[in-house]
Amino acid sequence: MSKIKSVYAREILDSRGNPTIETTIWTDDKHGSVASIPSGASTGRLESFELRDGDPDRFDGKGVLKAVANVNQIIAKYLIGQDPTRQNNIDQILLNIDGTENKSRLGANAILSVSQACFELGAACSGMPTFQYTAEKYGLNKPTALDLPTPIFNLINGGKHGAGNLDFQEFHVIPSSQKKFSDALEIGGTLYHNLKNLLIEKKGIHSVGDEGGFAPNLFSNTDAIELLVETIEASPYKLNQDVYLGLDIAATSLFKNGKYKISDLKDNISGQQFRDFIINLNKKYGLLSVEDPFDQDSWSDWTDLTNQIGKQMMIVGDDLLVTNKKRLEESIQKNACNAIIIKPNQVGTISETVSVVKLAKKNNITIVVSHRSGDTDEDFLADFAVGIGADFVKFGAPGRGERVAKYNRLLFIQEYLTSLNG
Ligand code: 2PG
Ligand code: MG
Repeated sequence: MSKIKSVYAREILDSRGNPTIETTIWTDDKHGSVASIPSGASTGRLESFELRDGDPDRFDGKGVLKAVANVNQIIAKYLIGQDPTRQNNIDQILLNIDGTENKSRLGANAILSVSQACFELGAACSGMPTFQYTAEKYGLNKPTALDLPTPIFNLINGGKHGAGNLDFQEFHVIPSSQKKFSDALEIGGTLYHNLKNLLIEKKGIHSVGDEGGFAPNLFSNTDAIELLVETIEASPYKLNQDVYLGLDIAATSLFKNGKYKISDLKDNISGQQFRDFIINLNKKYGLLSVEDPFDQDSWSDWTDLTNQIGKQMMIVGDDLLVTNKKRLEESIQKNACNAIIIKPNQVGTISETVSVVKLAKKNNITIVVSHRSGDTDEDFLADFAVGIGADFVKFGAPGRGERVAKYNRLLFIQEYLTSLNG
């Protein structure tokens, strides 16, 4: 049995140039792993606590030296000598040391960096790629090359990730789930470049936002959807056959004093009016999915929308559910949505993330594994998504290193699985 010999954390930078934590763990028999942790901009109220230093003299208070010290000075000594393949045991140790509901003592960023590095180390010690280790460890279906998650590409960045003119946070293109992953990636890449060319042709701004999608100078959210339609129509792919549209409205960011404010409409609107607006978008464009269509606490609007159009499209809970078992239980009971965003850093350990995935699967909730808007070149999520049998992955645009690291890892996994099956 391999035993953990050293645990060491450091501060690095994420894709936004903000500090984040990276942890390295070694075993006594020379297996090693490294895990770095992403960070959101549009975070849910109930996400686990991300510990930042708050020292205005360093990185505008965003340093993570306290989280780093918590790993090096507190967590490390509890993990030395432990078996890295006993993930539940490792995570329980971390939860016990922290002792708070939202991981506010050690920081969810510190805790997840260790939990994730241990998980990858467990895979290394077991001699398996992480995706295979994930599936075997949790008794999930054996991954196959033809059954990889479908990518959701974020081609236009608005909201907190964009230039400030678009209210909705993400405008997605989603290749048909019938396509194999490499073909889906080609569709995403082609549309990404075609959209850029279209913006140049229209003399629009074609610089990119936080997740690598374009952040163009448009007036309304509907304009952005129309631009995607135009891009698809001018391509070899057929809308609502080869490729679909989706949105992450991240509506909590648009909700003020009980109303939503969007540039498409003159007046601020109620949840019910917003629901009708979304239903009309669906009628017009046949959306495949809409994420966070309402504020994170407006349960009845969620339930109304899911009851009305949940059979036709994915209603995806992100800020609503924050990868949290209790929130998912409440959502199932209320029929608030039919799909869940899975972000390990919203909850803070791999074991807890998997238990949310299992609950979702048991209740036929579609699973979307997602990156964060501030991310690193970490490709762990690609393996994790394949291992748990996610339906979709949302890793941003098919451009920028921290986004393509994950898509490229899926290409590798596809090739690996294809070669195994002959
Ligand atoms: C989201 C995410 C990732 P952030 O809302 O789904 O796209 O954004 O990481 O800023 O919360
Ligand atoms: Mg979201």
